[in-house]
Amino acid sequence: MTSTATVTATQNKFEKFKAEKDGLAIKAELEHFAQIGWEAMDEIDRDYRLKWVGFFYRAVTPGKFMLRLRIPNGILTASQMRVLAEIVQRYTKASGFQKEGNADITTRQNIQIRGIQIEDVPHIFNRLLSAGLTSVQSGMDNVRNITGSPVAGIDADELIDTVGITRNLQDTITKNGEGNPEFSNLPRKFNIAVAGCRDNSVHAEINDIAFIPAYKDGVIGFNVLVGGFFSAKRCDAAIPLHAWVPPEDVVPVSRAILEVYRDSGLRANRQKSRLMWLIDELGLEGFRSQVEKYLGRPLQPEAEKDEIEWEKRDHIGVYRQKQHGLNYVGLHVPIGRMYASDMFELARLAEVYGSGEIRLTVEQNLIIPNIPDTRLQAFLAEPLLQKFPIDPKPLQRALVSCTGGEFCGFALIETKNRALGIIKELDAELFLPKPVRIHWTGCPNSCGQPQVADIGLMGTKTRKDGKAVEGVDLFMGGKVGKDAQLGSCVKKGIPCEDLKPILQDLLIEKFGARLKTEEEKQT
Ligand code: SRM
Ligand code: SF4
Repeated sequence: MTSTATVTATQNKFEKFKAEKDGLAIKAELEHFAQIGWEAMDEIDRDYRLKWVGFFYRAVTPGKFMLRLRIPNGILTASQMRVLAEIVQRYTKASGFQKEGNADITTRQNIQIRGIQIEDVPHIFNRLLSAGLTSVQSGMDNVRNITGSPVAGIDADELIDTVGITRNLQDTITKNGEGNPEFSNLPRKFNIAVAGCRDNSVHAEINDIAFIPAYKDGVIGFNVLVGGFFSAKRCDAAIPLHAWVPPEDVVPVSRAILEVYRDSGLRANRQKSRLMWLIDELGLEGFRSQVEKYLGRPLQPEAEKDEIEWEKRDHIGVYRQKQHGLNYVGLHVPIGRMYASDMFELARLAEVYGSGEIRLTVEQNLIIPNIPDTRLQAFLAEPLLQKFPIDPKPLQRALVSCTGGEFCGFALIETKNRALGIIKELDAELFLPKPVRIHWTGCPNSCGQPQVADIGLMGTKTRKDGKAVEGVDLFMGGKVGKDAQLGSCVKKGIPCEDLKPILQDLLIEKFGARLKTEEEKQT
C-alpha cells in the first residue's frame, strides 16, 4: 500500500483529509502558497499538510511558521549549521525582535526554527536539500527524527557506531530527503532510536522502535524493542519483540514494522493509533509473525541482555575520544535556545578547532567533536563558552524543556523561560552533590519527557484563591540509562507561583541538596 487510502465511515478528520490528498502532494504547491500568502491558504493545507514538508503553522504567532528539520543521529556540518543560521538571521532582522528569529534544539536531537514566512518556504525547502538537509516528513503521521548515540564513532566504550545506520534509515524512510509516499500515511507519528552505547543516551525505551546493542555468538547487533510512546491518554515503555538483528537488518526490519503498522495500524480513533495499541490488538506473537511475513523470513531470537553496569552520561564537558589525541567537548545550551549569532559562531568554532562537525543531544545540548589536544585550551577560552558552558551549575546542566506557551498552541503553560528562571534561583540557593534531571513539558503530550526525569513537571490549569492559574503536575521516579523506567505523577495541580519552595524541599529531602551558606552563595 502507498499513502492513497480509501475513506470509510469510521474515519476521523485526519484520515479523511489524508485520503483526499496525500500530505506530500503539498510539495508541488509551495510556490502557489508563497504567491497567495498564508491568509488565503486552505486551512487544512496550512495547518496540517504543510507539516509533511516540515513547516508548522503557529497560530500563537499569526502568519509565522516553525520549520522542523531532520538531523539523523543529531549530526550536522558547520556549513549546514551556517545555512540554518542564515535562515534564522533573516527573521531576526525582519521581525526586529529576537523572539521569532531563533532556533531550538529539540528532545529528538534535532533543530526547529521560528518565524518563517510562507513567501520563503519554497526557497528554504530547496536550500535545505542542496545543503544535504531536509525537513520532509518531520511532522504529522510520519517517522520523526531518527535518534542515535551522540558520541557514535568517537566514544571509546561504544559497542557499535550508529551514524551510518541512522542515515540509511532516514534515507529509506524519506527517499533521500525528497519524500517517500510509502511511509507518508502512517496511522500516527512514529519514533525510532538506535542506541550504540551501554548508557542508552537516546532514551531508547520511549520509542516505537528501539534498537539496543547486544552481542549474539560474538557478533554485535541489536535487540529490538517496540511500542514505547507517550501520549495524553497513555504512556508505555517499549517492550521486547524478542528479536535480535545484525546491523545490516536494522533498515529491513524497521521497514517491515512500518509496513505492518501502516497497513494494519488502528486508524479510527487517533487517541488509540500509536504502535502499542496495534501490538495490544494482535498480541505480541501475532505482531511478531506479521513482521516476519513482511520481512519475508523469520526473525532471530533475542540475544542475552548485557548485564554490565553503566552510568548515564550527559556528555557535557571535555572527554577524550577513541581517536588518539582528539577530544569531544559538550556544551550546555540553556533550554536548547540558539540565536543566529550563536549558530554562526558554533559553525566557526567547529571548523577552526574541530573537524567541522556539530552534534546535538536529546538533552537539548550540543557537542563539538574532533578537537586536537593542541587546540583544546584555545577552544575553551572562546567567548561562546561563557554562554554555552562546559561546566554549568548542577540543575541548569540537566534542565530540559519543551516549547510551551511561547509558540505551541497545545501549551497549558509557559515553560522554557519559567523553567530557566526557577532553576537559576534554585542553583543559586542550593548546594547539590550531583545534577538532578528536571524536565518541563507544557501539556500532557509530554514532548519534554517528564516521565524520564528525576523530577518531571507537566503543565496544567489549576486554581488558586478561586482563580484559574498556570500549574504543574509533579512526576517522580523516572530512571534513564541501562535500567530505564518511567516515572509517574505523584502530585497534581501545583500553582507555578508556589512551585519553587516545593522543588527546594524535594531537592533537599530526596536528592541530598542543602541550602548554601552566605559565603557559598558569593562563589
Ligand atoms: Fe511533540 C505534538 C514539539 C518531542 C509527543 N510536539 C507536538 C507539536 C508539533 C504540536 C504543535 O503542532 O504545536 C509541538 C510543536 C511545538 C513547537 O512549536 O515547537 C511539539 N515535540 C516537540 C518538541 C519540539 C519539544 C521540544 O521542545 O524539544 C520535540 C520535537 C522532536 C523532533 O525534533 O521531532 C517533541 N513530542 C516529542 C516527544 C519526545 C520524544 O520523541 O522523545 C514526545 C513523546 C514521545 C512520543 O511521541 O511517543 C512528543 N508531540 C507529542 C504528542 C503526543 C503524541 C501522541 O501519540 O499522542 C503530540 C500531539 C500529537 O501528535 O497529536 C506532539
Ligand atoms: Fe507543545 Fe505540549 Fe509538546 Fe510542550 S508538550 S511542545 S506544550 S504539545
